[in-house]
Amino acid sequence: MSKVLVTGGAGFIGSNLVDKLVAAGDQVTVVDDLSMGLITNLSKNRQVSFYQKSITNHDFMKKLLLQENFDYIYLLAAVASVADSIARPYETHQINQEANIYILEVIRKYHLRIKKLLFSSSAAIYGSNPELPKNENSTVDPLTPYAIDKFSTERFVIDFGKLYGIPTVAVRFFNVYGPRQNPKSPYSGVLSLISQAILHHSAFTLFGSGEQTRDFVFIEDVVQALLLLTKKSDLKYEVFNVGSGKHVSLLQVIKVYEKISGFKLKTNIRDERQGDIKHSYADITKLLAVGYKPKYSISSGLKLYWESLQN
Ligand code: UD2
Repeated sequence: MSKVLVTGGAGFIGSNLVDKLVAAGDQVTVVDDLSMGLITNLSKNRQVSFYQKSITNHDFMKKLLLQENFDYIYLLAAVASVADSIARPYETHQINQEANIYILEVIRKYHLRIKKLLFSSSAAIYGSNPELPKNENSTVDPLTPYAIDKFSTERFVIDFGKLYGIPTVAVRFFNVYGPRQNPKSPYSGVLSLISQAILHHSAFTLFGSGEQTRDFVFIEDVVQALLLLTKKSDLKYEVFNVGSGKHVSLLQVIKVYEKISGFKLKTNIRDERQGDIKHSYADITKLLAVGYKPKYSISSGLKLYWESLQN
């Protein structure tokens, strides 16, 4: 049994990770302010302790870290919207960067003996770099407060780890989708918005031609990658793309989803979103080399996602 902290653990990616940790017998602490997360994402279980707190609450975080002596820490709490970071650059910086550096600082200052700390970065850091697919050595071009915070925190986590002997890794998520992705914001993941539209027979707004491509990766594969990267003790101070290694256009994805659900999506077409990236897909050679075995195609993942929405 390990003691594990998951910040953002009531959210989409976090709560799916928590389920797997619990199944493995771990004792899990979740810190989440429920800004996007939902308490109902967490099963009532004696192995899970939940705190409705912001990671920006330094006193709380320090006490928790000193009291619990975690083996593993997953830093998943974030304002995950690029557009929100443009609207509230200073506030999102406090969450997406500063709060995470404070956690590292407590670990350093009090010599906490953690086995691994993982930080969740984003494909957003590649920005408008046209190179495809993106590998971990591709040029980064962070264009928004969100991308800047993700990139600089990623560097902080890796170099802080090296300097002070704290085993750290970082992941760059591509377009993660699946059960529990919250469609409540207009900036939520596109597949959660398409799901809502199909489910409620409402209209979906398509920005641009629909020919833009994304590397959609199913949540179960993402959780597999997170566990793999933290549990391998010799693996540290490295950053990994987490994607499917494939890319499809929005129009293709919609077609697949219509077939699976048996519904025709009503679509309103609008101008392309400002700052939208045309094509994005991950080179996952590095992740494959450490034993990652993605199990879901876009159609098998969407099928499970659709089934989860029926309940
Ligand atoms: C994703 C991440 C973002 C960042 C970025 C890195 C999500 C929710 N966002 O942004 O955090 O890491 O990748 O590159 O995973 N679209 C529509 N209609 C809608 C919503 C979206 O047409 O109602 C389009 C949108 O213009 C874009 C595509 O769908 O071309 C994907 O949009 P998204 O917001 O799901 O994800 P993305 O790739 O912009």
